[in-house]
Order: sequence, then structure tokens, then C-alpha cells
Amino acid sequence: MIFKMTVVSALIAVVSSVALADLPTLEKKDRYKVGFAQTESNNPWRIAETKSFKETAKTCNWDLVYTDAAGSAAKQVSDVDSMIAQGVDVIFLPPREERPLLPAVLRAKAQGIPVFLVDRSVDEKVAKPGRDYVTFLGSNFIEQGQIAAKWLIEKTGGKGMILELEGTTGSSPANDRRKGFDDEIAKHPEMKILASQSGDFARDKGRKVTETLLQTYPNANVIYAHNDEMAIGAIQALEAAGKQPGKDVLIVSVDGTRDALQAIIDGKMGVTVESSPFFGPLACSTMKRYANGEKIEHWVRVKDRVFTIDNAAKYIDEAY
Ligand code: GYE
Repeated sequence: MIFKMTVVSALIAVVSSVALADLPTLEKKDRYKVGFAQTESNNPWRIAETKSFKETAKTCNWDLVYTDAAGSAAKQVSDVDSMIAQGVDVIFLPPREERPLLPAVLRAKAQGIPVFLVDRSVDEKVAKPGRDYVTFLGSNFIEQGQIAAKWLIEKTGGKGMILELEGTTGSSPANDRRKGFDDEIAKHPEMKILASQSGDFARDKGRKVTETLLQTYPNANVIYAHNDEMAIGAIQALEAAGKQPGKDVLIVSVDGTRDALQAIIDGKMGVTVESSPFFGPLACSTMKRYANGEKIEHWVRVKDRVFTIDNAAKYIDEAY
């Protein structure tokens, strides 16, 4: 706790020293050198997002500087620093975790490079949109968690023994998907979250964590995963333990990947709340608005759909 407070105070001190300067503006021109600092490429969501940025680079006249932090916040910090050194015009950044990337965001600002956070955010108690970075382009993760919880409550009549598979520790979607879901569940006395553990948004970790949790909590009849990759891993663990996903254990999740929609069609998963990875076109239009001198809202919100047995077959062809 004391350590945490010291880290936060240190961050606040760093931020305050840069906060006074105005946000860098963006010159209007035909071609831009655009940095996109991806977090990792170990799941279909990340791969779809990268593809969206690479395709947009062609239509939006970008020279794309692309990096992949391979699951390391420290590497992502040095990737951003190297983009600054290369003199990119703007940086699109999905901060892998809410805090470690803050100093890099501020260094970009200090060097006159506008930063747009995309798909994940930073700790807004420390750094602010419109002051330290231009804006956050992304979904409402709290609402995604609430929607998953409400679907579950309706389906079960408010009863359930739940295992929660959390995303990357310290990342904004993990923090907020947990909050949105847990707060709804807490309103229902016959629902209990038996355990909540990180599977780092990855399929294999989701499978391993579920395997262990099922041994401790054989009475679990719901799994809430913060993303589809972990949900698919959980399905594998359930099947290996001789349980029927979708019948013995309900699965609720977030993202909307092709494998998840297929699992819904197969009756193994109940719901996945969409979290779209197709950020390229939105990145292009928001950047152009900024270059035109428009005032950008602090949160460019992405609206998400909900996939269940009622519409999964209709949307599977456009899934990734
Ligand atoms: O849900 C997950 C990915 O940050 C919104 O990160 C994104 C999340 C997405 O690894 O699958």
C-alpha cells in the first residue's frame, strides 16, 4: 500500500511538471508519419486491430511505424521512446497497463507529438485527456461488464456460483470489466463470485487458471471471462474435466471473436459483449479532425453490440 502510494505520488509529480504546457497541435498535411505501438500479437483481437491500422495506413496516407511490445509494458515504453526519436507526427497507443506507460506519454507530449490512446486507457486520476494526451478512442468497459452481468442475472434468475477470469492485471479493460460486472452481481444475494484471477487475456492462461480453480471450486456453474480468448480456454478446461460448457457451466464473455460466436452457435457459450478492434478508420478521422483544429471530445466512444444465440449466426461471417 505504502509502495503503491509512493508510485502514484511520483507519477503525479512527473505529470504536474509537464501538465502546464498546452497539448501539441498537428499540422495539416497530405502524408503523416504515424506510430502505432501494439501491446502484443498473441490473440485474434490484437491481430485484427493491427490489420485495421495497416489497412488504414494505405487509405489515410500514413507512413506507419509499427511496433509490437510482445506483452511487455517495459518494451512498449521503449517502443514509444523510439517513435519519439524517429520524429513521428502522432502516436496511437494502447497502453498495456494503466500506469507504466504514463511517463512515455508525457515525453511524447514534451517533444510536441500528440498522443491518442486507443482501445486501452491510462489512470485518469494521474493523466488527463485534453491535457496530457488528446483523447481516448474506445469502448465503455464498465458498461460491458454490466451488460454481461445483466444477461447472466436474467438467464439464471439471480443465482450462480461464479469464477471470474480477469484480463491483464493493471489494464483498464480488466479493471473496468471487473467493476461493471462485480457491482451488478453484488446486488444479488444468491450470486457469489467464488474466485477472481488473472488469465492475462490469453487463451492458454485462461485454460490453466480454470483448470486449477475447478479443482478448488467444483461447485462453480458460471464463468465470466474478461475476453473471449480466456473464455475459449475455459471451455477447453471444462471439457477436459468432463463438464459440459453451456449446460453445467454457463460462460459469459467480452469481445466478439469468430471462435466465440461459433461457441455460442454450438451452445457452449451464452453471451459475448462486443468490443470492436477495428480502430483504423476512427483513428484516421479523429486525427484529421484534430489537424483541422477541431476540439476533440475527451472520449471518442465506440458503441458495442451484444452477441447471443439470437444473432451469432448472422454476424459470424464478419467476425475475426
Ligand atoms: O478485449 C482483449 C485484448 O484492450 C479492449 O485487449 C482491449 C482488450 C480486448 O487483449 O481481447
